[in-house]
Amino acid sequence: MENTRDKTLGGALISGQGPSGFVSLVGRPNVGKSTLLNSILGEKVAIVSHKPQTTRNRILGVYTSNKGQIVFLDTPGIHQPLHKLNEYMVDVALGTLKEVDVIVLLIDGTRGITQEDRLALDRVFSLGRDRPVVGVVNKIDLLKPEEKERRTNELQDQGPFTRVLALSALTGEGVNTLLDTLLSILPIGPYFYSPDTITDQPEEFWIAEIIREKIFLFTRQEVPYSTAVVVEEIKEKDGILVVEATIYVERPSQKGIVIGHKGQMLKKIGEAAREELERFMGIKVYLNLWVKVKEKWRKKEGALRELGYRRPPRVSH
Ligand SMILES: Nc1nc2c(ncn2[C@@H]2O[C@H](COP(=O)(O)OP(=O)(O)OP(=O)(O)O)[C@@H](O)[C@H]2O)c(=O)[nH]1
Ligand SMILES: [Mg+2]
Repeated sequence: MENTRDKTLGGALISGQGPSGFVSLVGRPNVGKSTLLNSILGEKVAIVSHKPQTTRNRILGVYTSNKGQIVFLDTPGIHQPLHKLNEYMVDVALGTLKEVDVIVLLIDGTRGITQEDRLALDRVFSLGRDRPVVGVVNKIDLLKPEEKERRTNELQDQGPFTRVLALSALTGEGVNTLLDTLLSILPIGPYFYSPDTITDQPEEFWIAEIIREKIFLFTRQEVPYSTAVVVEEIKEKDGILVVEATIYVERPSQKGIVIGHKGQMLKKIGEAAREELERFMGIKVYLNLWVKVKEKWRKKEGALRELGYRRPPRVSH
């Protein structure tokens, strides 16, 4: 994975021609957008959790096969924002609607069409007007065949979709049909990225995300939402990757929760993140975690930027 992660995306590396273009994965929080991206790429590029609003940034993932190249943009879930951070997240998601060739809108088949799905549908069919929209009913591994059909028909009725399909991002069932559908819609042209590129994320960002995922898994209520992670330094020393990272929270009480009784929580977060980093990167990792308070950072523009929540540049097109 690390071989491709750092690849520069200069024109010189690009070779190949066929169906190619940009596809945005959108929908309300928790429908399985990031799970689908990872399933398509066969790599953990985006973090996933059972809690809504896990993804906060646009995550680029490149799928290349002998049939073509699809540049996916995984996005934060579309919701009614309450904080500046949430405004940023929704902005990022909506921003992709105007820069892609095809929009894939997901719903969770176990839940039917919720109020938040309606918000996402409304934004997609207004802002993404004139672009093909493929509807996806996800999580069919949890559905009976008749429920799958009912959900697919319900989604079909919500707007002028180019096509609606049902799949399971978790088991992979139906994912190839989605890929074939997208390849049949995308224009023919040169590839945008080298065929061995999977993502453009800097290593620091990906490591910070893995740590944040563990915080989402192990902490509750406001704590995961009030947390940001910044990787300050990565050094390789005697075959060990030494990572210095800071976990930012909004209040001293949250700092206490993240550290936990006798440091137990921080240890649990650190161990889970370290194990995963070692597994994916194939190198021994020493993870040094610090916890700091940055008062109300989710509400402050400057603090958001400091913590890495800046508008991504437009994808080249
Ligand atoms: N059973 C089942 N669970 C799934 C499937 N796809 C995703 N999930 C679960 O749904 C939850 C949310 O998945 P994510 O991929 O984080 O969802 P998301 O849409 O990226 O969520 P946000 O980043 O919060 O917008 C996780 O617990 C996943 O394991 C699926 O096909 N089947
Ligand atoms: Mg996500």
